Amino acid sequence: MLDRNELKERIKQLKEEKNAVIVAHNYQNDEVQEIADVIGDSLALSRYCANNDKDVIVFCGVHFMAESAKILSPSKTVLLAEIDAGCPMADMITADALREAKKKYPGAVVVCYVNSSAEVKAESDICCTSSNAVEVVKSIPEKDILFVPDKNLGSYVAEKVPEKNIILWEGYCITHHRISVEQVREIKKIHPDALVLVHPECRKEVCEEADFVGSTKQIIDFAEKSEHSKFIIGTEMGVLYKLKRDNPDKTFYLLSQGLICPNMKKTTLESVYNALKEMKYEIKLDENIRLKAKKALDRMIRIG
Ligand code: CIZ
Ligand code: SF4
Repeated sequence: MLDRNELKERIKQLKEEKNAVIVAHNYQNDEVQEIADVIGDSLALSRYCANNDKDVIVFCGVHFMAESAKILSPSKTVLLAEIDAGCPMADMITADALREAKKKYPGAVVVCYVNSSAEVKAESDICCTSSNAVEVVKSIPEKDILFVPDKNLGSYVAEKVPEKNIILWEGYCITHHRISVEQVREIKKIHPDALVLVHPECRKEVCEEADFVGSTKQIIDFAEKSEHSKFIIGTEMGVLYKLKRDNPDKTFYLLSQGLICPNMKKTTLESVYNALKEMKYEIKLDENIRLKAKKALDRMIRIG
């Protein structure tokens, strides 16, 4: 068995041999973020993949993210380092179920959170991320919106864009939905001088208790620019890697020890090494689905 340093060295060699790039989501294990060429949210990573000249992308994240990279970079080999790393929220909707819902709400525009399969994106009119969901919904002329699959992000958007009629889907993130208002109040009592930053995948009542609600990137940017020095972080613990690395003078407390996404934590240095060595697990998409899903992603990207 190779030790951590040997593994890192082998990964570096294989990366050059295969002309590959390693991209890691903000929720990945620290050791994976450490060796990645870039760390970011799912859209930033997909765009990074599309804009560089490497042949192979090793995606350290969950399945839908590697699919998004493949949608935007069809000629590249996209590998998901751990094939069982899925997103339970993305699995809370299928293309069949969405087709049925579209029959029930024929006039509604389907806005689909990027945390969804390529098949679901292909059935949607436009995608959104947790950074741009409000802007995406505001850009739509129609009043009726079918927002899938995250009911918490959907409720957050509904409050910000009251002129729209937002129909919610019964989906949620098992990691963020678990946070309760009581937990927020408790930790605020322990650290009364810290600002509370939470992700919009948290329940509405939790978001209402927070000082700031935003995506991983928005939380990271907010903490970096803020004049405050103490923060309670209400999103997956992986973001602490970048927050602590880039802000050594600031203090970060995790809102709850339960803020761990088990799927994100499946990827380790061994997974990255095996992925590169054996060129697995390759993401393949039906071209018709890819093109339809790309249309929904492109419509979002045009909004900026
Ligand atoms: O889009 C992403 O990467 C996710 C899942 C969360 C976020 O807030 O960045
Ligand atoms: Fe899915 Fe939640 Fe994990 Fe993100 S944190 S990948 S939404 S289960």
